[in-house]
Amino acid sequence: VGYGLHVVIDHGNGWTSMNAHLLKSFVVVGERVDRGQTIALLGDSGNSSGAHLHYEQVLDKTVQPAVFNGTPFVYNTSLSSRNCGDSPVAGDWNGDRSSDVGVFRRQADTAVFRKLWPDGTTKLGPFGLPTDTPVVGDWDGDGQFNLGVWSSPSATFTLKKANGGEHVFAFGNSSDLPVAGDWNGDGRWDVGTFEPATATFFLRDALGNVTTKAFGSVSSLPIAGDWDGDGRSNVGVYNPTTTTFRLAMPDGTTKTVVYGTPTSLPVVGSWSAGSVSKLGVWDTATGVFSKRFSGKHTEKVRFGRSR
Ligand SMILES: [Ca+2]
Ligand SMILES: [Ca+2]
Ligand SMILES: [Ca+2]
Ligand SMILES: [Ca+2]
Repeated sequence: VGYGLHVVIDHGNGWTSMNAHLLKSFVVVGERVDRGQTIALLGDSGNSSGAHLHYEQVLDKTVQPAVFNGTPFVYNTSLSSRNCGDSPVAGDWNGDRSSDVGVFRRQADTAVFRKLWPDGTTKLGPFGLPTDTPVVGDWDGDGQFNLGVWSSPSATFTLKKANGGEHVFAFGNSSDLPVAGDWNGDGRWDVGTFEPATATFFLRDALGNVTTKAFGSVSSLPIAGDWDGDGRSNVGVYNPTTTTFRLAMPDGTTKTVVYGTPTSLPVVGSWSAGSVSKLGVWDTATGVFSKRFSGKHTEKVRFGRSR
């Protein structure tokens, strides 16, 4: 009762942190969360005397002093965290049918996509907010990927149009995670959400029709790709703890691929020009993308800021 609505995060190695007196939580027990993810709204629940955040970090059940950027926190002073690291993305930025990589970088008040072009240059795409989750796809079907973000608090997608405009619409719930793919194979990418509590994908086509598919578990990270090359994207999940991809094949079977490290996040792309999607990971500890062409062939490229 004292802490009201609270979220405890298990950071591994005996470390946990608690965020208490929350107004609303966007996560469920067992869900895997990442840096930069909006997990809750600050509030005044429980034994609280006004809206504030009760933050605690604990090592082996003993509360530890909070330190931000090497500076011990002092009550009634202000410190900004700088640990919202890059999030990996992959898409065909230049339209040569081969996917490129990039990162979504959260800054103090803004966010920017940093896109690695095939010639080695980095192109910047300022878009979204630091509280957003990146989602990229070829929304207009011209062969070049476009930017987009998902806002958890408002459960809305904001997709950037090639002409500079934005397509904003509500979809899913605040506790969902976003995915993108061409579900109906018309060449224009669509979006969807994964609901961890029920391990269910909700895939939305351009007309607003929704297809549901139960796949994965509460701790799954959702992915999508065209695993069989028929032009329609399929869903899948990644579990960093076991470094295991599980892909939902169109014939109803599940394909399992072990790849990556426990500090990896999944990325999916057509690394060699073609319609079949390939797997990949970005290692948060090293900032290295590993693009898996086959079981025997991986290409590595370092890009983005390691954490
Ligand atoms: Ca490309
Ligand atoms: Ca496009
Ligand atoms: Ca489509
Ligand atoms: Ca397919």
